[in-house]
Amino acid sequence: MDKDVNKLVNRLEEEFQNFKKDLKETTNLKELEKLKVNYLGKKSLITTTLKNIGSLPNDLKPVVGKNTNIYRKKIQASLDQKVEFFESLEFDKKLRKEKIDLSLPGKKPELGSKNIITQVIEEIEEIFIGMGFKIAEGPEVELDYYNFEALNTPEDHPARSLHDTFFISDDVLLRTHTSPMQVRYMEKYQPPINIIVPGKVYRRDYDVSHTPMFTQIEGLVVDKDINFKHLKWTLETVARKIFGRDRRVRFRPHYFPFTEPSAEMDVSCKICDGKGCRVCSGSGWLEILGAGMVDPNVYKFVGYDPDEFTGFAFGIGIERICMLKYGINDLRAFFENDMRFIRQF
Ligand code: 2NL
Repeated sequence: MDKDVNKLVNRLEEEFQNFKKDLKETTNLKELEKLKVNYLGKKSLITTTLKNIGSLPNDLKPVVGKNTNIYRKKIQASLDQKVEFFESLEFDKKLRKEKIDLSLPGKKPELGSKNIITQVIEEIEEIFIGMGFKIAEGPEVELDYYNFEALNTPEDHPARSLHDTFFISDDVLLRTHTSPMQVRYMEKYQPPINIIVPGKVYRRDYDVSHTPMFTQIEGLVVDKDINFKHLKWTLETVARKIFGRDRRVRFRPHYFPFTEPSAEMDVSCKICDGKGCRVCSGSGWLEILGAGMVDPNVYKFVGYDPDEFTGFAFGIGIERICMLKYGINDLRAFFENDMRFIRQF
């Protein structure tokens, strides 16, 4: 009987020595898991011995149980220790990988600025607000009626072809100017009116000096006894505020379907002070806007009495103003978001 117990203890000791040898050779948690199955799993010596205890004679049960459990605990404790060791090893590895070197120079986020077009719009808005104008804004998708018809530009009018319109359907389009909003405004309010309408407009044009989307500020003044002198003074004053007090302006006769008479306004070239240079193509002048006295036909569409009210309107192309103000010669620069360009403003 004692011999049997001795034999078992020797077997257990042998098993433990094998376990210790195997344990030494494990290099990670996965191998450790395999080891646990081999030495403590269902088919292991320890587990089968404990399982079969019931079939032993009664007086052997406690000794066998005690000895086997001693070895079970020894193996389990060694395994636990090694698990802890591997876990801390892996944690160290992870920490080393995630380490942040605080002495390294940081990455600076690229700071942009307001688009130069927006900056110029806001500057011009401030000038007009200072002169008593209100700002009105409206839809970019418009009805043909507001974009052309009510602006004295019927379907067969030759000026329509100049606009190269993006049509969405027969009577819906992308506005080619911000004037339609001024028509809407006149439908809704009675004179006196003095508004500016900034916004994006669209025309089917794409080359070095045209983009399919560009930006406009239009203005409208309607009241009793408004005449061309009001137009001239207003636009001269605004031009000098934008380009500088010493700039001269001139008006040239022009044609627009919605104004009569119509004019284009030039400012004297800043580079050559009117003597003529490359920037102004030798003329000494730079064209900056179109304007005119509102055609009486337009009033009929909005229900104003043309005998009671007169007014003037104007349209300013913002990209052009930007190019002249900052000496930019490529329109595409405004829309490409090149940081080297944006940082200059
Ligand atoms: C240009 C010319 C212009 C207008 C726009 C206008 C609006 C109404 C009635 C009459 Cl509601 N006219 N707008 C008038 C003259 C010129 O723009 O060259 N813009 C860049």
